[in-house]
Amino acid sequence: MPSDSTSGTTSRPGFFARLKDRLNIGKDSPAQSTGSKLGGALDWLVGRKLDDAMIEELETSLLAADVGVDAAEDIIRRIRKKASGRSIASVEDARAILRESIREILEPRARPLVIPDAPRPFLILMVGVNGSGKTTTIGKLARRLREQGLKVMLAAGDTYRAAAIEQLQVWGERNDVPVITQQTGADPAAVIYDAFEAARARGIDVLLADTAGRLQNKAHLMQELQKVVRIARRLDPTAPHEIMIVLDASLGQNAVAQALQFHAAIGLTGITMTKLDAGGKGGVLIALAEQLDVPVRFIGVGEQAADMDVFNAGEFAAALVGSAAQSAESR
Ligand SMILES: Nc1nc2c(ncn2[C@@H]2O[C@H](COP(=O)(O)OP(=O)(O)OP(=O)(O)O)[C@@H](O)[C@H]2O)c(=O)[nH]1
Ligand SMILES: [Mg+2]
Repeated sequence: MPSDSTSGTTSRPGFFARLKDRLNIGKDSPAQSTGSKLGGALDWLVGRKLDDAMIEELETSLLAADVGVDAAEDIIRRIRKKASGRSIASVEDARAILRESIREILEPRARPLVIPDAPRPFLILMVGVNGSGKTTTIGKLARRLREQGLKVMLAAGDTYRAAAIEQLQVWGERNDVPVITQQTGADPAAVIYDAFEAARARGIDVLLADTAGRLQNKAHLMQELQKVVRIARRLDPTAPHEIMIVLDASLGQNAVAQALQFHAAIGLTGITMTKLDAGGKGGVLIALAEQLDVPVRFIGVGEQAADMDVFNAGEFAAALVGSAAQSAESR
């Protein structure tokens, strides 16, 4: 059944291990800690009650991990509550408190993308700044949806660069899905309109529409996206059914600013965070969860089609902070 196609919460075996490995955090080596490794430097907490100096130190390492000021304060509040009136029993105790505090913030955002049985085609509009990973994410998502038995089509709504159209065509060929294109310079709204009609005529389940990268502060480019949305609604008042922003985790707090501005302009319904393997510290997802009530759908940890999975709050918090099994491993 296509209905719960992308909602599987069980990740592929090995993905969690890879996420942990690529985030490269949670090791018991405070001396080598870069300050970005949340689970790294917790042993100094053991046997102590939380005091202001400890809180300050914790806050510093949260900020270094791209968590942001508001989310760091929220985490500290939660830690204080959990540890109030007692001392920290062990590194695992410290980790559990931190992990649980982070999971609580992420959990409300971990709502997977569900492709319902209707309407058809289900239009997913991919947006974001230049180079964030939109086209790659379309390729990864096309593969995932195909594997679930859905009929997928791609729309080359990035008409700025000839190379962008070709890049999407490569992903189309790789996944054996049709790609609707027009010439470079065409109106992206027209491309997506035509693709929507073609998808409808061909009984396509999911239409994935690429768009050109754009900076969130360029008003005319945001208006162009608003036009795409408006035109899509002429064919189906409920379209686009998902407006997904693709964010590069390595941009830190800037990724949060991008999400806020795109959301204000076109109303986001989903987030995919890429490049958690490439400099992205992961804490940015906590900042995002704190500041924006938009579901985080997927996380990307590489350039290949398989390097993406459904966002899971518990898994992600464990990968950030480390878990009991992991601390046993690293001894
Ligand atoms: N390491 C890593 N690289 C990624 C990830 N996602 C995308 N990339 C790479 O980032 C670069 C840009 O990806 P694109 O998919 O072309 O980004 P885009 O948002 O479509 O870019 P524009 O169309 O220019 O706005 C490519 O080299 C991708 O292979 C990821 O999760 N991890
Ligand atoms: Mg692109």
